[in-house]
Amino acid sequence: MKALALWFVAAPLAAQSLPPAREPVAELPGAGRPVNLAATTARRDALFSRLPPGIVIVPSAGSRDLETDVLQDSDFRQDDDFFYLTGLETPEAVLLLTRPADAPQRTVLFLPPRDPAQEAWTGLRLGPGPEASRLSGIPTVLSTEALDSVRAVELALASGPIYTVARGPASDSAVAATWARQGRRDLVNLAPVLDSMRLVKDADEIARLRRAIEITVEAQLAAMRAMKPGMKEYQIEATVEYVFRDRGADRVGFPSIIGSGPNSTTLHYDVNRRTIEDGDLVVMDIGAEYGQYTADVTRTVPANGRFTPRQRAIYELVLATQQAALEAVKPGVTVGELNGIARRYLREHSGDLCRPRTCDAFFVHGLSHWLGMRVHDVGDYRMPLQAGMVLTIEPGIYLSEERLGVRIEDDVLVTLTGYELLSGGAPRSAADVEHTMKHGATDAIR
Ligand SMILES: [Mn+2]
Repeated sequence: MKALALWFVAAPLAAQSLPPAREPVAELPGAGRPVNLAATTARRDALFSRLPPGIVIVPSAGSRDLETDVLQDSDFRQDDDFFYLTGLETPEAVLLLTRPADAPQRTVLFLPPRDPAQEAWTGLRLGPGPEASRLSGIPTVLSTEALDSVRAVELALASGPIYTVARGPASDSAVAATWARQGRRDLVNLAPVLDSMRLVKDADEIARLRRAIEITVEAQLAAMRAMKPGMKEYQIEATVEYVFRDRGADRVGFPSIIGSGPNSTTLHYDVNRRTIEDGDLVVMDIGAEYGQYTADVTRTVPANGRFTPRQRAIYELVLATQQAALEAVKPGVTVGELNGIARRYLREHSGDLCRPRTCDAFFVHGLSHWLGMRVHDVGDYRMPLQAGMVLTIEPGIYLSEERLGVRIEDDVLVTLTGYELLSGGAPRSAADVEHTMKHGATDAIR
């Protein structure tokens, strides 16, 4: 009620001070956030420069159908490759890049024609025309109804194969398959080239990742402050995801993992229904998605705010292992080498903790994965690190007989000389975790 009353008071004032109405198209929900025109143009140019002559077809994601699709997991989410090359969140679109052998390259965006009857259901959509050109930075934006006639022209003008993305067994694009068949061209998978480009993030991508990670760090802090024995795991999940949406995250990058006690040793546990008990450790592996990019940050905390000596000893070994791997991050090193460094550190510093074995026997997953538009992002793991790559460093020890699992995961940007810890705002040391839980206990979510 209070908010409503304030709105009544503020509305006339706000109306007077509003800037001149923007062009209506800027308000189109289908257009999504503003496109970074310099970044998307540079990506398309880089793709052109890496390809021999041919025709590239990249489709967007399709609309989702309330009657036939399983919608509970997510709303519409753009195809990552299409988003990478256009920055657009509009469905049912096609990007065409033609690189003839001896003529200038051409870029055409195809959008479904506007359909007022449909828009009563879906809201306004971005349609073909000059507004779409201005928003996308692509000079030629045609209706998808023109695809067939453009196909005839392009196939006559440009030689070479049809390039498109195939991430499953078949091509992701029916349009591309039709063009290849009609033109008797080979269909060549664009994924390896796109993957190697997507592996090294540009400034726009790093800014999006920073925001996603910043939001996720806030959620970790809120979860630590809220945590107490007797809560359900889903209540911590709710705290986390409240912060995500409240800070403008679009969705979760993956299902939130809140694993307490025995569930702390299940790597991808996301049922989140158990009652958190006094004496439990709780693994919180969470990531907000912002502007198509996701974070992935894990913290492990004692439910009652104090690690037992045994929990602390295991925790500190995992943390020291993570630190050893972090300090080795720099251009030229491979993920395989980092993994080896972490395993060797765990083995050599186990002492009696995991007797009769060494603790590396209980580190049952890989140390790192690439991070980007996908939480396990695309890219070849044999590639030596270079500046602009973003990866996780996440050692863990899982002792299921003791119902004791610890994972600490941070997101790292490779720099020219080493690394930048992007998620360091979430407490890492046992002392900092305990301090945050103790002194933040009465704080409401900010
Ligand atoms: Mn991860």
